[in-house]
Amino acid sequence: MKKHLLFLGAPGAGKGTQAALLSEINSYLHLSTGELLRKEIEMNTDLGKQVKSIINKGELVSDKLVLEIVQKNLDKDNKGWILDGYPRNLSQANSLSEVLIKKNQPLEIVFYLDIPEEVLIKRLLIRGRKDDNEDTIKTRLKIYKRNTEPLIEYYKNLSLLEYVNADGDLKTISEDIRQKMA
Ligand code: B4P
Repeated sequence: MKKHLLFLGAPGAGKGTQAALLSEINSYLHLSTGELLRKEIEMNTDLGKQVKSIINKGELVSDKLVLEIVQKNLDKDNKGWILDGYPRNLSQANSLSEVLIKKNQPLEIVFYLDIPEEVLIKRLLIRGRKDDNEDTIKTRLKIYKRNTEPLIEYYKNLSLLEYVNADGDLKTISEDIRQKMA
């Protein structure tokens, strides 16, 4: 059973949803950079104040800030971990690789949640989080295509990538993921 996993996919592809399900089943650490940043905003911390407008515009928070959060959380005791929403560009992927080499915990599998754009736009508009309005979704998708999509090829070249059809019901997708990580 794989213990060190990563979820990659467009905004709304279901990374957070599937990572939460899987982490509950396996008691793995679920590390969602989006969720961690939103908590900082909720608690009105200095970091939260710095990132609030960036997130609400749908832009990416600085690589340095996100790396600090990831490192801090990966140091917690765990039986395994699932990264959700990190890395989001090549520079973050390279930093992650350095961190994991030092920890001697190499990534074992990268799930790419594949989904048509029209499905995810619908999902996000229904959810209606603060950054789920049409303008922000457009920005998030543009940034995803430019910065994050190249990671599919990056992890494919490292023979870590597993395709998951994310346009289906939660349970079917979750079962597919669990089979692939066995
Ligand atoms: P995230 O929190 O990562 O948000 P996301 O990509 O939109 O969510 P996800 O794909 O996890 O979708 P979800 O499961 O929730 O990022 C938010 C922001 O934080 C970014 O825009 C950026 O500003 C910042 N940020 C985060 N990480 C960063 C980084 N590394 N570097 C810089 N900035 C960073 O699913 C969406 C909806 O679909 C939900 O309502 C869910 O219930 C529904 N859904 C899921 N699966 C479904 C299914 N199978 N069928 C029907 N509905 C489904």
